[in-house]
Amino acid sequence: MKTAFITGATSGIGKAIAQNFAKQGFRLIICGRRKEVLENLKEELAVSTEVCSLAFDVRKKDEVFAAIESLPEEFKNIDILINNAGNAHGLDPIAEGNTDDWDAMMDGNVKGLLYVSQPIIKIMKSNKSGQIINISSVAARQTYANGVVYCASKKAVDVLSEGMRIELTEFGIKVCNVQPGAVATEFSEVRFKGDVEKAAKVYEGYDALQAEDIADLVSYIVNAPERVSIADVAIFPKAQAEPRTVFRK
Ligand code: NDP
Ligand code: 8X3
Repeated sequence: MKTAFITGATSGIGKAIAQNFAKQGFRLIICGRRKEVLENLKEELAVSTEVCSLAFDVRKKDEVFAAIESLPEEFKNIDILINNAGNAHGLDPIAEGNTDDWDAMMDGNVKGLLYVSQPIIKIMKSNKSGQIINISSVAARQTYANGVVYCASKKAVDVLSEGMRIELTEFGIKVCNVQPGAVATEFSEVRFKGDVEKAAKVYEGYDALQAEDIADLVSYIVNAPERVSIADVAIFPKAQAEPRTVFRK
């Protein structure tokens, strides 16, 4: 039985990946900050598989390290790490951007990913096997006005994925970078600080990706033959040519 560690499992893409993996019988470690949501998901998934929940903020390294250290013995041998936790905060030009939003994106999307990865990479290195999937974004491929800091944070994820692949291939660890286009999740509600109407507009007038589409892709990646390393994948809604196609105002 494979053991998978999924960050940002309380909603959207991470939740869909957790549900998909549970159906396949993977042992799961689900993470997020919202304890109650996490506990409800654990109850749902426990019908199909063994589940451990860890509530922590990826930005707080002491919390991250303590949470991973606290894993029960049977969950410690992690085979798959899905670095998915992250969000965009605000949609403003640099001149007017809120610096707290910048901190949230850089600390969460970039440093948080590193804090989670380090202890798990150590486990994978000692096992001489493992697979890491980092959820980047098409925002890393095409910078767009008002989203520059988010784009920069995802560009950093691309670089971290490449760097991890370079450092970890010799230890039998596969690393994949996934760049989704517009996926209808809580993402835009977070970006627009709870403005549900504004968030819904982002997905109007076209058929946006669903979180399950990304989960299907991730399932394909983790189930590929051992000899196959899928390095980079971009996945768009049919109607989206590049990130600026999406309506965000
Ligand atoms: P959601 O807002 O639905 O989910 C975000 C998840 O990340 C939640 O589970 C949230 O959990 C968790 N999270 C956010 N910040 C933190 C933090 N500081 N510490 C711990 N967990 C955190 O959005 P998506 O599912 O869409 O986003 C998932 C990933 O996909 C993100 O990295 C995003 O950048 C990326 N992405 C999304 C796209 C989209 O169009 N939706 C497109 C391309 C990439 P909690 O609040 O409980 O902590
Ligand atoms: C989320 C997709 O295009 O809003 O990463 O930046 S986008």
